[in-house]
Amino acid sequence: MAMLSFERKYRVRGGTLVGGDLFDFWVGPFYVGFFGVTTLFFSFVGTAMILWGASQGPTWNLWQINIAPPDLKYGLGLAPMMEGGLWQVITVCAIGAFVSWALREVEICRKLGMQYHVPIAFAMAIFAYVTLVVIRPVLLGAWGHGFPYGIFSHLDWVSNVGYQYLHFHYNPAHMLAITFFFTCCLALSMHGGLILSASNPKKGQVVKTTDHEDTFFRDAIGYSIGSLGIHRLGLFLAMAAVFFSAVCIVISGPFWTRGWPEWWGWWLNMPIWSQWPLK
Ligand code: 07D
Ligand code: 07D
Repeated sequence: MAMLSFERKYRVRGGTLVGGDLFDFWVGPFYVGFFGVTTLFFSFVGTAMILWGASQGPTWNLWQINIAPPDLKYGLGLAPMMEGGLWQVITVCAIGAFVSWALREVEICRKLGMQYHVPIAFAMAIFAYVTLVVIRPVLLGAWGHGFPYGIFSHLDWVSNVGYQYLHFHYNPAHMLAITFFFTCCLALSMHGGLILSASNPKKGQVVKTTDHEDTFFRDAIGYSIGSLGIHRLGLFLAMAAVFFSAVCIVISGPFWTRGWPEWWGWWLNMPIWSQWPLK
């Protein structure tokens, strides 16, 4: 169905979670909805707060703007505006905007009668962010453990926190997350390559079918996961990557306070090694 006539057919009332008919309309191509309004509200306030914070700081250099979380001495309390309070307000706005965006996606899915895979996938990213700025700081007892809002300052945070645990690459959940991220790239590149090679042929040649795609992989590696399966695999790999990212940071501090290389002591301490070398 052509896009325009399809849109006419599906642009009907209903499917909203909140607000009934009140915001159930479109502006140009964009669906609004109650959560479109809340997304705009939180994004606007959050961005305004970042700009205001920048205006109070030493630089307008985009790369160096930094809104730091409160000092550890404020614990889990509210901090004065210029001493981390701003970071707290921005965090509330960011979570408000991300969750609103996810719920707006849910409303669009409901209107289209689709399942919720896209908002569920986005929810995993939100979960990782919330782990970094709420769950881990709460477990450690201070908002000061959140990461600062700034393009380079947040990189410094990652590096500093990494070295606090001596060698972050020895974190087993970090290993799993990285493996899933890499596998996700491998799968997407092979899937993208396969689809382009079959469905975008040279001039004068015919478009190939799913059978061609399946046969390519059967010939190459003996198995084709299939056209639905590859999307299931992709969604799983991406969500697992972010899930284990959240795990790797939440265990650093609240559940393991020493260097990550030391964690592997359990392997060296296994009783079987005491019998080595065998006599
Ligand atoms: C391509 C989708 C589009 C999104 C984009 C991001 C902003 C922020 C803020 C001016 C893939 C838009 C950016 C709206 C502007 C101000 C104050 C997604 C795509 C283009 N990081 N990070 C970046 C965020 C964390 C890390 C770039 C956000 C954690 C490393 C960009 C968050 C850790 C590196 C950025 C977040 C971490 C980056 C490119 C939130 C662990 C880089 C991002 C909300 C996850 C890379 C200079 C990208 C870079 C980079 C944004 C969190 C590590 C500025 C919004 C604390 C190691 N991060 N990041 O393409 O070049 O994502 O940095 O959690 O090397 Mg980061
Ligand atoms: C948190 C982003 C959420 C984004 C949201 C949406 C907007 C709107 C608007 C564009 C999770 C934002 C949207 C703002 C934009 C418009 C219009 C995603 C989030 C909700 N590491 N490491 C990870 C690697 C090292 C360290 C994760 C690799 C060192 C710490 C991932 C290497 C040390 C932390 C990862 C490497 C170290 C991490 C990040 C290699 C430093 C974390 C991905 C090859 C010395 C972080 C939850 C992620 C984490 C994390 C990869 C090296 C430290 C697995 C490949 C050894 C402290 N690292 N790392 O989480 O787990 O995405 O965060 O060396 O905290 Mg690491």
